[in-house]
Amino acid sequence: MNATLPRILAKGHELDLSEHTFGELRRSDDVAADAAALRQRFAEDGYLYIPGFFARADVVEARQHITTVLAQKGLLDPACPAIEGVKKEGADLSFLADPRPTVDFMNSIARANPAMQRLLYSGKIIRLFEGFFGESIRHFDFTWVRTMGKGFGTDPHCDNVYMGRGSSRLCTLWVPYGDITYDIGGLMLLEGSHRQAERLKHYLNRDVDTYCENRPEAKRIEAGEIPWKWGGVLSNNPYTLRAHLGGRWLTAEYRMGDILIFGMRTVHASLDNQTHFFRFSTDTRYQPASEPIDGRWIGENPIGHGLAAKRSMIC
Ligand SMILES: O=C(O)CCC(=O)C(=O)O
Ligand SMILES: [Fe+2]
Repeated sequence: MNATLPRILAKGHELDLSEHTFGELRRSDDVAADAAALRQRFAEDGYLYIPGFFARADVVEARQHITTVLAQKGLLDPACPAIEGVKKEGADLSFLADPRPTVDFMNSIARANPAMQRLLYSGKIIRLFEGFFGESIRHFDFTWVRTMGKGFGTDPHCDNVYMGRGSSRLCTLWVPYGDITYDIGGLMLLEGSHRQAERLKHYLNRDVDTYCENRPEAKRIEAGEIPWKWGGVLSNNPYTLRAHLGGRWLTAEYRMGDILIFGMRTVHASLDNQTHFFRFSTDTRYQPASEPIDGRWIGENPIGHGLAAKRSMIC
């Protein structure tokens, strides 16, 4: 099967598509209605991939809002219908390279988008997580909306280093707002990486908002000049990372309605976007209500990775 795939790139590196290094995510739609089976599958795989979980029309409605915002910002090709999400030639996305404005932009798209709020924070998905955790649940108030133009995908990382100050059972929900072929570039997970916590413990114990007060960069962080010295990336080369840790990179050609759930210690990244279409997705977080929650991502205007999130230590 892998012989028929196109060139797949991540961070500019062509992935090895042979069967022992690359594959498709295992589907869990067969067990989606059975909480015990979902828990078992999650423990085995470190993720749950449930195609067709949401009604496609509901996802399209949320997409419509994203494309309207991008069109208003002049980022879409005016010759194509906005809903197609075609990036305007030469559109300046440099504001998305700086983590602070990007973070504000992401959440603002979600807050003004009732269809997205309904999809992510009510109804079916809440019931799924209640069943999965076996108790009432809580979600972060912050929504990460990704608007990825042509270029590199997200570096390999685990989410724990960005949101690890609360429950260790926290889960990420990744939702595509478009049909994402491999060349548009969706999320990929490293198979078996949730079982590598011992090997990755030095990485997993870090927190991007903790800094060394006795190092030269401290003053710049405290003055808000730079957001951090270390941005949480595990490796900037998905090809060599896989060779080092083993397992296959697993992904899919996602369709609107699909969902992917994974834990804080599962290594993931995204494929490069080789097209002129934007790739839209959200990532949101859910946990048992009874457990502590990471205060950076809660409230009307979460502090995120801002100054109020910083913690100093002597290194
Ligand atoms: O969509 C992406 O490129 C990255 C998403 C991600 O890191 C996440 O869902 O935790
Ligand atoms: Fe992530």
